Amino acid sequence: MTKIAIIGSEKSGKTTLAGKLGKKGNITDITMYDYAKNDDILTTIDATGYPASVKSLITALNLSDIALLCVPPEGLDPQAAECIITLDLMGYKHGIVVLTKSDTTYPFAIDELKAKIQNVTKGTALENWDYVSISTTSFEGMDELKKIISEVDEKVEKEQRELDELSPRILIDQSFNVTGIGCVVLGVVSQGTINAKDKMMAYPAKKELEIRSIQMHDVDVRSAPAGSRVGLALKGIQSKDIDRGFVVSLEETVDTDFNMKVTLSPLAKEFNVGDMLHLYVGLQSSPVKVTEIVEKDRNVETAAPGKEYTLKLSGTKEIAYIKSDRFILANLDEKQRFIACGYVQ
Ligand SMILES: Nc1nc2c(ncn2[C@@H]2O[C@H](COP(=O)(O)OP(=O)(O)OP(=O)(O)O)[C@@H](O)[C@H]2O)c(=O)[nH]1
Ligand SMILES: [Mg+2]
Repeated sequence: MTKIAIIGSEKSGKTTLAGKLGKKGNITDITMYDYAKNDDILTTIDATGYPASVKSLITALNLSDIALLCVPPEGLDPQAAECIITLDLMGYKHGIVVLTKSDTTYPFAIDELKAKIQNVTKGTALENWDYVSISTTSFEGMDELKKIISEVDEKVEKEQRELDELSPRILIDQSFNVTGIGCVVLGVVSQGTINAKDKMMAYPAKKELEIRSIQMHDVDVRSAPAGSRVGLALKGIQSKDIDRGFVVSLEETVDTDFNMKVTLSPLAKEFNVGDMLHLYVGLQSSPVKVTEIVEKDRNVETAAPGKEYTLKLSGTKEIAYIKSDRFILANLDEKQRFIACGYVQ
């Protein structure tokens, strides 16, 4: 099962490309495209709510394993730059830089653009990503893109098999009521393996539930390993009590306030004690106030780009997480909104 997110420059052909990779399905602030042939299952997510909503970008990336960063012949724009910073803060491992609309440019210009992007992304999470040049008009490069996607997915699959034995977690992105079945949720098994009849808990609300049945791409299965996109019929919970952002798990920490060790992006703007930021983890988000900034052992008023701090963040919304979850911080008032990543202490 391959899950990809399409992001990048404005008007770079993202939606057109998504449409070539699958059949348009559910639309919220992300649009899903599905393709299935035998065991070959591909889910493509277009972050349609972005750039208006940064959450749309993070949701698309967290529901996927491979990012396609689209850049047209005109080059990187502020939106693509923000995507690169986000991918780097998320430590996004797998992706492909897709140089789009190749029918409107020349081979030497494509080579120049590739060199330029390689230069900009040196030392970031994108450093070793593959490049491919495509056109959805002439179909040039489309087969090569699909080949690279399946090669990258082999690496993803290998990594996911190492997560199968961990405590199971499902990130929920949709919930609805189906007449005669009850509560149905859609989501991604981010780690562990889930089985029908498993008793788990919906966080952050801490509501007990049982997995009645599991579907993968409309086919009933007994169990689903890490990395699976699943539909679950749930027992013991109503669809109004579970929503996008919930985590179905055996054990999570739930909190509104956080003591977090963070690293600011070198490209972020500084922020101060008293500022409001937004934190993102999995598919959850919460506005938080910076109540303390500690540099080494010293309290300071301002956090500066490229440096490390321990922050005290105070919010009102309950967030479910485990220790290994990477949090992303954003300042929605800035032009480039993503500023830091960190882990709860
Ligand atoms: N010549 C050419 N035009 C393309 C190609 N791909 C997309 N386009 C055109 O580029 C325009 C933008 O395409 P979209 O797919 O909407 O691009 P997008 O990145 O989703 O745009 P936004 O979501 O608005 O940022 C449309 O007019 C497309 O028809 C291509 O490979 N070649
Ligand atoms: Mg679009």
